[in-house]
Formats: sequence, structure tokens, C-alpha cells
Amino acid sequence: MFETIAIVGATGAVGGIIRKLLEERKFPHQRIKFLASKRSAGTKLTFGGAEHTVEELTPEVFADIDLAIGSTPDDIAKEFVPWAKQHGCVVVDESGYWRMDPNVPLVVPEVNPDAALAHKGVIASPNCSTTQMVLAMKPLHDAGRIRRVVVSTYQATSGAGVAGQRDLESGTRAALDGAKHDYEAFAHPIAFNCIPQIGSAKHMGYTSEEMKMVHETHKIFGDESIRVCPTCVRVPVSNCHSESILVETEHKISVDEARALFAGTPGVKVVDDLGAGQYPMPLDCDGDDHTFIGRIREDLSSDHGLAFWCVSDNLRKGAATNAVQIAELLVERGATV
Ligand code: 11C
Repeated sequence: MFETIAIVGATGAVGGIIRKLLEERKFPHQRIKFLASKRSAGTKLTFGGAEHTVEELTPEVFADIDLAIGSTPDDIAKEFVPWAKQHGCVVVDESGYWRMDPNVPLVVPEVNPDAALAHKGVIASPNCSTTQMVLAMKPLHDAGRIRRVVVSTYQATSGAGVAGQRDLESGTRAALDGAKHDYEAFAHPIAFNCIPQIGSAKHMGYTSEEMKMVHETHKIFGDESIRVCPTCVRVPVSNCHSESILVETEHKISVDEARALFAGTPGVKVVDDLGAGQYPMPLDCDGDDHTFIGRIREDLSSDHGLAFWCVSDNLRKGAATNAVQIAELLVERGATV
């Protein structure tokens, strides 16, 4: 068990969900601390029926913390993780900063749990769009070895933080009223629009968000031969990322086999009856920890291809839930130091 645990970024949207999950899932601990920037220090939060005061994130605060779950911007994670390590505090980090560090395992507990056990003090949780895709890929890769993935994402505004969600609501209201709206999180209007750019221009015409999907997938499966072609698009949906995924496997997997494989995968729920109009949609998956899969069908353009639709709550399984599951895995397997 970790005696003293902490949430770093406790006042943020994902930090709030982590707090709720630790409470709901009765994460074992004796003391808990809530850490945030100087600006948010002093904020009162309730946990386990008691009121707690948010403390400022400083190097010294880690002296008596055994496990920290962090959800902060990359620059903050860059700074605080070494502070925590110096004090022997294990960190599960939700930011993008440490993910590709060779000394930091990148973990989705249903996909590569063993990687977490070899940690050197820090375990990273992947980008939300990667997490749901690798979870869906896992049973197909085990059964037929995936050679290639073509993925198009339909990403919710909550991925861009609270400002992204504010932009969707106030931008939509302004558009309906014929008024001007100054967008905070997006370079283009998100109301009644789709923006085919998430992150910055990074590599050969791909964005940073798209390249995260490529590199993180390789690291999680430990297999750089899987070819991944992503297109990441911001859509006017408040929460839950959707993905249209096409995988090509070495050994053919039929639609019925794929449906059975998905159904037997922990963390996955199949909703797949086109005739009855049943398939996963963001509004139905919001607030759920599962990753939902539907529209499973054969690829009409190749012999060994399968196409499907995948929806997951990007703030939960895409962020908070995955981080808490990593912490639970460390406790279950005794990898607490
Ligand atoms: C988005 N996926 O939807 C991003 C947010 O690397 O953790 C999360 C970025 C990250 O905009």
C-alpha cells in the first residue's frame, strides 16, 4: 500500500475525476493531499466526507508522499516529477512530457500491465486518443498480429480543457445569435465546424497529436513495425472521443471472431446492431469507464482488414481512469517502490 497519496493538479477537470475515482474505488491509503499551483492553493475540496485544503505544489511537499497521480500541463510535469522522485515518491503521470522517455513505462493496464511493474519511479499514461485505440487493437493484435492501422478521430472539445468546452457552448450560442465569439482554445470556430488540426505541425504533414498516436502505439505494443496512419479532427462534441479505425492483420479475423474478441476484452463493451440503430455515440458513453466498439465490418478494400467505430470518455478512460487503474495495478502487484 502507498500510505500517503496525492493528486497533483487537483483542481483541474481531470484532477476532479481522479479524486472521485479514488473515493468511489476505495483506493487504499492512510492520508491524501491535494496539490495545485500557487493560484489554486487554499481551495477547499471534499474527499471521504472531510474537507481538505489544496496545498501549493513545491519540491518540499513530496517529502512525505508515497504516490502522486499527476494531471498537469507538460511544463509542470517536467518540473514536479524530478521533485517527487528525489523524495522516493512514485508518480503516475497523465501529461505528455515523460511518455516517450525510455526509462518511463507507458501503460494501459488492460494492454501492457507488466511494463508498469518495471517502473523506475514514474509511469506515464498515454494520450486519450491512443488509449482507446490500443485497447481496441489489443485482442486483434494478440489473435492476428496487426500490420497496419488507419484511424480518423472525432475528438471532443473537452480534450482541449475547460476552455475548449466553454468555446463549444459560448461559440454555438454566439453563432445562433449571429454574434461574434473570440475563441480561447481553438484557432478556428468549433461551433458548426470540424477542425482537422489538433496540436502543432510535427512531421511530414502530420500534427503532434497524430504523431503521439504513432509513437505511443509503438511503445505500448513494443512493436515499431505496426504502421499507423492517423488523422485527428476536433468536432463540436462536448465530451468523448470517437474513432473510425481500420486494422489490417497478418492472419484474417472474421467479423464474428472480432466481435467475440472485443466482447471478451476487459474494459471494452460491444454495441453493434446497425439494423436496430445500435452503435456507440459520445452522448451515451459520457461518464462511463468502458471503451465502446460498434459498426464492426469487413474491409471492402483489403483481404485481411477490419473496420470498426470506437468511442471512449476521454476524461475518464482517456485520462483519469487509466491513471487510477495504473496506481491500482501497482498496489495489487506490490510494485509500490
Ligand atoms: C486533445 N488528446 O484531445 C488531446 C488532449 O497529450 O495528453 C490530451 C493531450 C495529451 O486535445
